[in-house]
Amino acid sequence: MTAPTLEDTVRRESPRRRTPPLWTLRLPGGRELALGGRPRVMGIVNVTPDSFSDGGLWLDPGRAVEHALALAGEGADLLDLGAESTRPAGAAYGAGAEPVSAEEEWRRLAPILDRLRPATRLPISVDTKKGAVARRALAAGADLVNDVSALADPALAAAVAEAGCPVVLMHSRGETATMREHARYDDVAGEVRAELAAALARAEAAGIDRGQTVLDPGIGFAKAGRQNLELLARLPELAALGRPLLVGASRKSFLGELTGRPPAERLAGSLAAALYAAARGGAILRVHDVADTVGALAVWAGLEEAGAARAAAEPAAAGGAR
Ligand code: HH2
Repeated sequence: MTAPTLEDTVRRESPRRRTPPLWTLRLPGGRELALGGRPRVMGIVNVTPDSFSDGGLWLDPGRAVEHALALAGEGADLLDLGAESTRPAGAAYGAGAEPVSAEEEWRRLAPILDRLRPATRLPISVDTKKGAVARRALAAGADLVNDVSALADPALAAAVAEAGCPVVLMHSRGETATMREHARYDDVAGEVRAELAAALARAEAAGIDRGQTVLDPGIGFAKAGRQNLELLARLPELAALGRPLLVGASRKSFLGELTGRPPAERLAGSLAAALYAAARGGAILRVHDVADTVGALAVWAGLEEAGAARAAAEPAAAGGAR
């Protein structure tokens, strides 16, 4: 008998995955994205000169499309295109990212969407805070909007409501230049949860279907090192809001603080954080390193499956087996 490959392990239905998905997001064109079983991997494509870990690498549209398709080939479940860096000001990165006008953001995104949309069926998300950019991206074939400001721009809420598409509402406070000053919490998970609940209410008041929302604790956004760790540890408290969670820990500075590594050398830390989030209900993992994350999740799923099968076969032995 030949040993199962990693791919077999990914494909085989694990007990976790046999349960029906908890959420189904409706995408344009009658497509769907099921969430709540195997965690989905969102591949990051930063079309920026100044992103904290890969700024400038994919600014050329041809290279960006190539990179996006490579991430699709590595097993990404969805792609996130961003044309404005959110790099915070502070000790780790110096001055924060420069704000970008809607015109410049769209100038960066348009040629990529033009070429990428016909080239892949994967859901394409656009990482923007601006209603004008979201509207144009949705018209050009994007499937969902990833808003790190959780609807600060009412025009973005209106564009999403009109399109009926999914939206990611991420927790943050202040702007890139000031967010470090806002990293003050008595109870970080309790306050982030309350502020995400308020974002959900804002979305519903703007006519967005609650069933089309995804929530995100905003790792690294107005959070200091330990606050990020506590938020990850307390993800189930955020899941209690009843919506799927997106977690973006990839290469972020709290990993550098723990490992002493610069952004390009944070793969091990990123994988540890991704698996930790997956085990606590993270439904979408936003990552730079897709192939490695998919591989790590395959092993994790295999372990989960073996543990569940053992527990089902011999409940008494499962606890005491050595
Ligand atoms: N993190 C970044 C950007 N967008 N969106 C969501 N929903 N969640 C996140 O955690 C998140 C996000 C920052 O990472 P990156 O895109 O690599 O860097 P930059 O903003 O500098 O381009």
